[in-house]
Amino acid sequence: MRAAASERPRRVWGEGVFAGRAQGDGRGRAAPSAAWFVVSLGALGTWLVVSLGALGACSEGSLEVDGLADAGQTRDSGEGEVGEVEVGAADAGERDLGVEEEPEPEVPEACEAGVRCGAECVDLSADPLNCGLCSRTCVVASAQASCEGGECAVGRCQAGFLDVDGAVANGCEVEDNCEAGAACEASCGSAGAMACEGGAGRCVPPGEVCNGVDDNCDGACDEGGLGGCRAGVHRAHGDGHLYTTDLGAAGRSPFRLESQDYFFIYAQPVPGTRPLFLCRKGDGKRFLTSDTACEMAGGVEAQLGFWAPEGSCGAVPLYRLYHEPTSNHFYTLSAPERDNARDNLGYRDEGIGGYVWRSR
Ligand SMILES: [Ca+2]
Ligand SMILES: [Ca+2]
Repeated sequence: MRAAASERPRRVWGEGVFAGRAQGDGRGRAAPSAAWFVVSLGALGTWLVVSLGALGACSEGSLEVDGLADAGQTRDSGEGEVGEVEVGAADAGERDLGVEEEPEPEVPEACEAGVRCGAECVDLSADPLNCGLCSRTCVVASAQASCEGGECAVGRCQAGFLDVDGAVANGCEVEDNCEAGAACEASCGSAGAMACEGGAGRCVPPGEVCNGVDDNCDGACDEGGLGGCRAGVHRAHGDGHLYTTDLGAAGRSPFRLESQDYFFIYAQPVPGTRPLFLCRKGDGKRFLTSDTACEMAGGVEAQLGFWAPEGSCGAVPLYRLYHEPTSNHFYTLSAPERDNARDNLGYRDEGIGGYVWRSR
């Protein structure tokens, strides 16, 4: 080290300064005297001592500049390897310079399943315990976290919690108290089932069935032409009036069909209904009643179905009138027709015979 440092100034001085003056410059100038040579050697010795003392133990390839040795910093002379930085110089081994080397980023070693994290071979794109980086563990509130594409994800919510907003930061943020399918009472009083969405529940009414009530809460009762629910009653006129579910009989002489499906009644009994009988009197005239004894005026010819004593389930009144001179019974849904029969045709208004329906 010292030999290398001392050779450079000696090479410069011997060839540049000393050799040039000993030979003269070729332009008549005198060679240096013996006294100058002695002084020069003395000065050279002094310079070498001072320089070597200051340089201390500089390594080969490094050159101290601007007194940086005292600060413990060195700068590469350009003669060493590219990128090499020498730290410490002579004083570095004697005091703590406070300079720490930054650790090199750890590059995981590749393995069959992905990369090696410690003793395990993991998939950084899907391992919630090593998601994106080794030992980067995914923790998501109220959920079993997952790792998707190297990013933490909600995975699966814990029981009783829901992820409504889809944000990973708050995990499964909604507490779910809704029990899907649980029995409940719909807004119209029917027996519904709970439907849950986003932690909120609502009672979903059932579908409409033939039962005399509004099941689906649409405001209509037994609507939609439910199969086998209501039957049409036809209106005919001939030997008096005939009301029957038998369309053939309504058009058979002596009767003429006035209105097919004039009104509807239930084919089977539902709550709030009562039987509707077609009675035939001794004179052959017919009338409608719920009395199995046909009001002591004849016998039951047929049970047509079921009507209602009150206007439930959307039923409408069926007005009953009687023409005593001809023993004729007349039923109508129309108040004006009722009034006309009463006022102009000699019928007696017997009030509302019962309630029936305008649709199947
Ligand atoms: Ca309904
Ligand atoms: Ca119903």
